[in-house]
Amino acid sequence: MNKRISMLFTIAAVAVVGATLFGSTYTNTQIGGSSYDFSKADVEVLDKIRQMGGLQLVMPQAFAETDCGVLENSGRTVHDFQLTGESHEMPLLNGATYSAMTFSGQVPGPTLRVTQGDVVKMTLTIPSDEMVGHGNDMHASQITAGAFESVNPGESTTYCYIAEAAGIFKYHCSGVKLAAMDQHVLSGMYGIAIVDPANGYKKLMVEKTSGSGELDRKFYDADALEFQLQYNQLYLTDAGTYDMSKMMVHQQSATVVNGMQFGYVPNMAHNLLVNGDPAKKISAVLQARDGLDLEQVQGQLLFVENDQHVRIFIENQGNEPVFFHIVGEILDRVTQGNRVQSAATETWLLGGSQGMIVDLVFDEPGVYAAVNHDYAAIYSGAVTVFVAGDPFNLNPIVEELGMDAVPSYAYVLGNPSDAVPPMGLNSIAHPAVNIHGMYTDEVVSQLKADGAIPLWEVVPELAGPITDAMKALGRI
Ligand SMILES: [Cu+2]
Repeated sequence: MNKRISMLFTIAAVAVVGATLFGSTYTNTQIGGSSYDFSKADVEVLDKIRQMGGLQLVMPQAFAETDCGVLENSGRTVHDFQLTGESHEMPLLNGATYSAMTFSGQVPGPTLRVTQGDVVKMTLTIPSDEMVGHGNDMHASQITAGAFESVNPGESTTYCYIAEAAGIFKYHCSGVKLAAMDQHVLSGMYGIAIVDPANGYKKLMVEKTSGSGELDRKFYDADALEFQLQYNQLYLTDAGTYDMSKMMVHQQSATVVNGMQFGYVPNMAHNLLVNGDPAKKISAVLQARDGLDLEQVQGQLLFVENDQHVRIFIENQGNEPVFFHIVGEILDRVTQGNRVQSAATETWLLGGSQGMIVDLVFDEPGVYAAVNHDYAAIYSGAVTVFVAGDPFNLNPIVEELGMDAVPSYAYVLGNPSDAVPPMGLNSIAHPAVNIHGMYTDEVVSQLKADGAIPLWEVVPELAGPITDAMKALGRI
């Protein structure tokens, strides 16, 4: 097929598809003849598209109903997802701050969780004292890009859509009519929507070998203890403002997981529990967020039980690839959309704006580090420590304190709030949740009111009894 004929074929195919899509709304006259000679008639084609109102304005009407009034009365479950666009100074690892842009005072923004087929009613409000406008492009939607137009300070906008595809989907600020979108996203305006499959998640199958070497299959119920991890970068000037020139050459100032460098590493509370002394560090290298005075941005760990189905929702929000790997573990199942991509794999690659669901079971008690297996990312912040079971033999201390032995330390310390997604179709409730995240003080107050534990207040009260219990056991 020569080039000219190929071009004619393409235009004709577009016209046929267009006729199918627009059939109910547009006449054949509007979609034109069956083929165009592109070399001569390109101006005519563009004119026709213009007469149709432009592809961007016309096509989405053919794909999905997006009228809020209709969708709200469609009998589907409707989720009212309200966000505000706010700029705040947020803390960096070195004690300085940076100019963050946030959805609702937190980085990442609140996680939306719905079931496939539900209606999302998204409202974005920009306070009148905010310096610039913001938008929200939700990848879980299939609606006109025009809906993601920026909202001016003092104004609010709403759009509705049906979450038709299951999976994990990014949402992000679209800047001011696309201008500075990179700055807004890389300064913190991103989050995820989790769309649970209409029929729920599948059981997890893990292959095991018997003592004689024969293959066996072990099945875990679909219900799982769930976490969320979102990877991104910061590109900053020395003054803590966005540095586009660094972004253009991919030289990140920091790699962040859920908005924080080294956010999930031990701190002095863990030193106390494990070593009997808040000053005796568990890890000299990793312990960068050590100090109760850091409050919601102190280091916290993720606690799981052994032989428990764990599901992790992972999104690459950033500008660099993520080579997701858990040191000491194998990813038992990798799902993208609602399709299994791999099983029993060591590492899975996520490009920018890609997500996945990792299902796994931690078989042995121990400490496991989830990393972006890119050394620049590891050493600039992408280390997340999971602790499975009771590797430090703390249960005797727990019992000495008058409590029952625990299958994971989450029962004592809780899991960090920013790593815990909202409950979904097959979620196991976390035993407790502690307050951890790149949050404004207003968000912290709300979490406290909702029952999350401020560890920086609780740990000092427990320090004396824990020390006494360790002494009684002869540990210190
Ligand atoms: Cu923005």
